[in-house]
Amino acid sequence: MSTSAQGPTRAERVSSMKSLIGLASTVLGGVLAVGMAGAALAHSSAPPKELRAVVNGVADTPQGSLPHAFLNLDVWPDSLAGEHGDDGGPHPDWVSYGPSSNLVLPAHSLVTMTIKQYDTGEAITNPYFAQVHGTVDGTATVDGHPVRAVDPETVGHTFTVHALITDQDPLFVSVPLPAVADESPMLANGYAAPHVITFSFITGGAGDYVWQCEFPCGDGTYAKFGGPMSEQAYMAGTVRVEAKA
Ligand SMILES: [Cu+2]
Repeated sequence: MSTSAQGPTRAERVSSMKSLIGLASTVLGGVLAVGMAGAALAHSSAPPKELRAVVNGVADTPQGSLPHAFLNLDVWPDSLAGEHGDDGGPHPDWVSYGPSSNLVLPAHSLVTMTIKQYDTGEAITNPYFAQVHGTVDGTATVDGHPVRAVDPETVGHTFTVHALITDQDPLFVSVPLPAVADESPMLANGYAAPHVITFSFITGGAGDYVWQCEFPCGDGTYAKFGGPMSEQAYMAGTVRVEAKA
């Protein structure tokens, strides 16, 4: 969908995003800025196909009755199962999210996400990201069990949405995705049985956000925040919250 009819062109948005990134680097520094810069740089190439949450009914929430939207994602130890094609595209061995990293959510809605996590893992660098943040009741479910955190020693990836410094409604959601055990048997699809993680959060008004895995699972550059960690369609992407047309 073209956004040009609705406001600034994509080039203008990329350029304003770049100045925001400059500000963010100065203020925040370090790892957070590297992650955000990765997502912003990925903006400059054609964005992956949109993956839109599907509204199905309404839900009772702490903010009253809201449309209830659903979105499913997978996380794989390679890039062979998602949007990069059967040959895995330019980096078949890179860890990846799919089926797309370009997410669209409805504004002022309860969003329930289900993530199937197929990858192994290890100890997370920052235990803050082994905790659940920003969900409706501060919990997520892992294989059906409610949790507020997972073992920081065995994390596969995280799904972490954050806002840049703008006047948009804030949105911060971070959910740890526990690692599949190293010795798990492979299923017919070539992957071990995944952990299934679900969580729900409430969106505010329309806005553009970024998401990022906060487990440094990339290549050796930038303390493992390089490679797949800094490219959209692997361990980073965008979240657009859309008002009803
Ligand atoms: Cu990751």
